[in-house]
Amino acid sequence: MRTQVAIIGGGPSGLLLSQLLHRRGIDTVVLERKTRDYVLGRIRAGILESGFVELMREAGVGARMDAESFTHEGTVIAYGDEEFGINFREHTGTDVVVYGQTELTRDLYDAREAEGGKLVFNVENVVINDADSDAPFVTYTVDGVEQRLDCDYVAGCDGFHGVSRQTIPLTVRREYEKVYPFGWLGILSETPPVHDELIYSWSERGFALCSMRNANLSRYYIQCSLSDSPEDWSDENFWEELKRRIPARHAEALVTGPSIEKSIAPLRSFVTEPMRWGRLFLCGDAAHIVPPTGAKGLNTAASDIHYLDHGLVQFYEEGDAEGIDRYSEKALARIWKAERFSWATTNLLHRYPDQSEFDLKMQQAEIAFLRDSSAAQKVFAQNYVGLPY
Ligand code: FAS
Ligand code: PHB
Repeated sequence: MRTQVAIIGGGPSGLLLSQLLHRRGIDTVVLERKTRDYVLGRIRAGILESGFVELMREAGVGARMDAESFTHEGTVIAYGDEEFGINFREHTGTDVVVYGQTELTRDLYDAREAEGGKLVFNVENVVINDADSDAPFVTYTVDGVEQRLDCDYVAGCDGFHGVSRQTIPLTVRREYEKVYPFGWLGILSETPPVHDELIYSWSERGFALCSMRNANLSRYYIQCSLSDSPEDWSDENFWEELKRRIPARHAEALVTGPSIEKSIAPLRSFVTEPMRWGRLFLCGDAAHIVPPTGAKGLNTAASDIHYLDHGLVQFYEEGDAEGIDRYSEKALARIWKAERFSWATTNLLHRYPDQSEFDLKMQQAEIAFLRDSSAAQKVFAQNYVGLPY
């Protein structure tokens, strides 16, 4: 089989790239390790920057998002029993959209399948061959049968645990990593959200986040120990701990219910450079990871796809390789700023095991400065709604 762009990974990065390229007549094949239902079963991100929203519309898959999503003009920062709002629209003139990753991935799958997209599921033993030549090809097996896919380019959209990043020799790639000494225990419950905006809460006992997916589907997180497992937390214990970490007025209003999903995500900052090697491009989690505090993971995947889509279209339509030659440089420039914001908000709002009294005072002074300074809130808002592509 032959295609113009082989895409490894059928998550949001791979699907969005496939759909955008298809709209410009560029042929792709998406190779996914799991099944569509398995991919859709993963509960992940919930906040979309305006850049992502525009990309979904450009890809022709924005209709359900536009009909069903929430628009949030701001967010709440809580500390102890106090809280203050940061108004994104006032500071930046724009908002964020609340629409679950599961739903946008579903929309992308539906569009690819409706438009005859070539999606191969349950692939195994994926190997990217001759990426540093002019004739790369991908080998893989399906049902034990060896397959070969010849292509012009390979987009590695296979996430943090995929094979694409490992294809780049250690003599070429440089990795930067910070692992945080805590995780996030998240639950999904069919209950009305506790507030009409998100609540990011610092408390003596640890961080908590009150989020949502729709008017009757809420997403909550509490900072937890890396030694915890979801089984250690009954729903009742989760709700009681969440109530201790948010202001009393919200704790009293909280509607609890059975969890329909419960999982723990470790927190990590990670970047690999460069994001291109020969004819292989890395996109999304295959190249970088952020702690979810700044809601940047999925949104940095989107800006990667924006840059790569534009570069490949420029190449195929104009024969100009400038966009793909500058892909890694442009993507990394925006990624590092998102890494900084995610690292800073994680440090601002989480309790560290080895935190000194002085560290605690610094954290409280930082929150107080954010509360009192319009300039600080403008900086927070600019980063949260998404820096320009
Ligand atoms: P993904 O990991 O989503 O997709 C990669 C795909 O490649 C997967 O479908 C995988 O099955 C497939 N694959 C892997 N290896 C392969 C191989 N060898 N061959 C073929 N296919 C292969 N971001 C936020 O903004 N907010 C959040 O709250 C948030 N929560 C998260 C919770 C968890 C547990 C995780 C892991 C991530 C979370 N993220 C969050 C980040 C997340 O949303 C990612 O940024 C987003 O999934 C990135 O999309 P992709 O780059 O497509 O990678
Ligand atoms: C979510 O709704 O899953 C979510 C929202 C904001 C974040 C992280 C996760 O910063």
